[in-house]
Amino acid sequence: RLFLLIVIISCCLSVVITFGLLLNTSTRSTINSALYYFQRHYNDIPFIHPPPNIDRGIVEEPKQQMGRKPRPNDQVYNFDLKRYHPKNEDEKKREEEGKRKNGFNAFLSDQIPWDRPVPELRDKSCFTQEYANDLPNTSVVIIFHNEVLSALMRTITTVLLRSPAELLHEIILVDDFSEREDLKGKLEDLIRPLSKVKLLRHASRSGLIRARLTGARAATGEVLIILDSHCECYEGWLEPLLDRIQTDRKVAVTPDITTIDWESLEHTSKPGALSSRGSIDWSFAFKWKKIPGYENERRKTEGDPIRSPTMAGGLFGIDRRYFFELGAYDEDMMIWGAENVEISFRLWMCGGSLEIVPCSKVGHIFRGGGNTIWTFPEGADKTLTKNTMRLIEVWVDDEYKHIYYDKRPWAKGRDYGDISARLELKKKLNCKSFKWYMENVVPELTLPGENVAATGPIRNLGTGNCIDTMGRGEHGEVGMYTCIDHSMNQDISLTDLDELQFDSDYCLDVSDHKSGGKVTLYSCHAMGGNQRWVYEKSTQQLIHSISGNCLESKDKDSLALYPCDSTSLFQQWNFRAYHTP
Ligand code: LR7
Ligand code: MN
Repeated sequence: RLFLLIVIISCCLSVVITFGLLLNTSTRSTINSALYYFQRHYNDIPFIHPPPNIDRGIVEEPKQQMGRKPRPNDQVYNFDLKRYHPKNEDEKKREEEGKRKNGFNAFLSDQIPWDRPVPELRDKSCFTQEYANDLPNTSVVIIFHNEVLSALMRTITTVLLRSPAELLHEIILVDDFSEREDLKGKLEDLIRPLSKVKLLRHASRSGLIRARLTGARAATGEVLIILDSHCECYEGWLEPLLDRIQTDRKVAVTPDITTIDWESLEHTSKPGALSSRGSIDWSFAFKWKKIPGYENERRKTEGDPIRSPTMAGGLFGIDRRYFFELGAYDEDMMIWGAENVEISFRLWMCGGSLEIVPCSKVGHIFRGGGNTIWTFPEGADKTLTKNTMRLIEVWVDDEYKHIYYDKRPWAKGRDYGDISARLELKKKLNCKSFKWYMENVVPELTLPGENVAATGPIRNLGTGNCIDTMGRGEHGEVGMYTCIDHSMNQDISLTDLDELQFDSDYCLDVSDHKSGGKVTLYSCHAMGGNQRWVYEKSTQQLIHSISGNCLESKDKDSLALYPCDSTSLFQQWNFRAYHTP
């Protein structure tokens, strides 16, 4: 009997001990078994680290006493992407096909590990900050439509791996009615063991605005973070975002969105000062523009948040309750576009604000090659115009609306649906005017036609083509292209300072004063020099005054400076409109 008793007692004890141990390591083992599960079921799932090393950040860490201090990743970044390149002709063909079908290198995406290391891009001032222990937790909403499965899994994996477990409440995936087969069963298998990951599916195509709303309505975390489905979170991405929202619940935040090249899938951003923030162009679309001097003066270090007039749209965080108080999204905006500027205007005009948090880095694949994974069921123009008109009719004062319609006369009178609910919201929230936004949030923005002597397109009389920025940004070479009315790339004005200015940011600049000197885009400095152009009305020549040469287009594609010759048609230029006598 005694023996039996001892056996029973020791059995109980061992059960208790095992249970205790299990509890202790439960988080860790859930994660590890999830990863083993991946590897058992899909031998080809690429992971870099063997599972025991990869659970960093997911494991419940003992509550810190002192606050969270970000640590720089001091390992040398030597991830060798070439290892994953196509190895033979057949793979090369698949790579090209993948690019064509997806707008980025899906072949490479399928090869490289979901948890590949990323470079350390944070400024050193990021490591002098300390975050509270009681940061709010977050629901991360990732929406997708026909996304490349491996890119989606990389987004999920890097959120899981690089977020402290107690701050990551859940990940909500919203499938906006994808057709791809592997986004059905295979995706479900892959996420099944991940207890924090939930999947919702739309029964019909609704677009990214409604997909985000679906995710946001299902979310229960304190902070809502929205991500595109082709992102990679960097180490320490989450805490700086939550910290800002904890300090001020009415500030919406975006990480510093770094570029993952669509062809090479390299992280191409370099560590260093951020130079751009969100603004708008005069079709009221989102546009990166140089951070104005007054904003940089306000900031003390590179790590300090940058107040941003608009957001790109795909990656941002906001207090979940505040998101709904503020009116979430305009649900009648379809598929894609304008919702990013709409929520930005609303934030600023209705008592909130918007910031880029430089210490938080998230990579995003900017699609290239002119291909998208998805289509606009009603056509791009119809959808984009309708969304933009809803933005303008609600948020832009009457005295500014014409700016949009002047550039897009065909939009006038088009149906944009019922906006009464949004106007009511604007009233209820007691929102300020667009004029206030212009004066207080983007004072650097000049209105089209302001301080301008003549506006483009600028046509060459010899070839009939127009000066065109070819979609290039700063330091890009300016070229010539068929004249297109209302083309952003040809919207070049002659200012009262004798600059040829493109979109109030960049000026046509020639630093090579010899014959044949090329024209490039350069930040406008308002100091003349290489940017001073004198338009000689009588001969219609554009004279680059510092070199004394004239702008010439020798054939339909080329643009350069040559010795002035008033008899050459190829040196004669015509503006669309002249504003001063
Ligand atoms: O019908 C759709 N349903 C969807 O769920 C169309 C798209 N989507 C998903 C899609 O799978 C992706 O996850 O929505 C997300 C955004 O679509 P992308 O990645 O094709 O768009 P994008 O990155 O070119 O678009 C930018 O502008 C959009 C304007 O409506 C959105 O705000 C995007 O989120 C935004 N992306 C970013 O801000 C990332 C940074 C880019 C910059 C600048
Ligand atoms: Mn995107």
